[in-house]
Amino acid sequence: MTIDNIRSQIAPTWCPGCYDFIMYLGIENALKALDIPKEKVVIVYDIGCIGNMADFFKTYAVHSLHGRSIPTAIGIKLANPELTVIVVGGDGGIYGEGTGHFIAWARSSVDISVFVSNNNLYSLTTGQTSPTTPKGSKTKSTPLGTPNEPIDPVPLAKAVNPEIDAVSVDGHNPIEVIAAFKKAILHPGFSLVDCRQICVTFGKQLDS
Ligand SMILES: Cc1ncc(C[n+]2csc(CCOP(=O)(O)OP(=O)(O)O)c2C)c(N)n1
Ligand code: SF4
Ligand SMILES: [Mg+2]
Repeated sequence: MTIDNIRSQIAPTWCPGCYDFIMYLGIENALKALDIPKEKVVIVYDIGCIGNMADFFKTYAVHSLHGRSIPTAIGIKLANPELTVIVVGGDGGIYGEGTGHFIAWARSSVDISVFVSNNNLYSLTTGQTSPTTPKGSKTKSTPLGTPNEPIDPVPLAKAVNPEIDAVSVDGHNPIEVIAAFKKAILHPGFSLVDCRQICVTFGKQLDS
């Protein structure tokens, strides 16, 4: 496998400076380093800016529904355990609309890897509050400030299953992201890589 041969002919459409580019390079580099044939890889994309990555790779893929990518991926893995199954989603889809699926997956620990662009916002829809938005932040949906405490996904998942592999990394650091993705793909069972990042278009005002 070469780096070139998993890219599609569609160039990424994210905003200039978007950190989703780092996750894109992270997946490409991790699959290349692990030398996994692309026909053995299925990537299930959630919805949102990060989910648009579905157009930019040419592995087998499903562009799933918002919050429903984890059960879709679990079904694929159970049907064919030889496949490397990866979910790519955002904080809104994985930790918000798909919370129940996220917790159920932590309990079952089916062998898939989930990579989350945690930019603390529903970004594709122009910046509404998500479950990880810092308390007090002004967003499109909370002009007076988000009233709720944010969730912390790693301890949340570990609360239901302390044995799972779950990490939160600096999503602005490509070296950290690539290393975490490689480790997660190799890990048998639940592996979450939460990539903390800023949405450079709608997130600069968030309190941190
Ligand atoms: C069930 C459902 N509700 C709402 C939407 C509208 N919608 C599309 S993208 C999106 C926000 C996605 O946020 P996130 O998952 O954090 O991804 P990001 O855009 O931040 O990368 C929403 C609410 C939808 N597509 N489906
Ligand atoms: S709106 Fe934010 S998350 Fe979406 S592409 Fe632009 S910078 Fe990236
Ligand atoms: Mg988001």
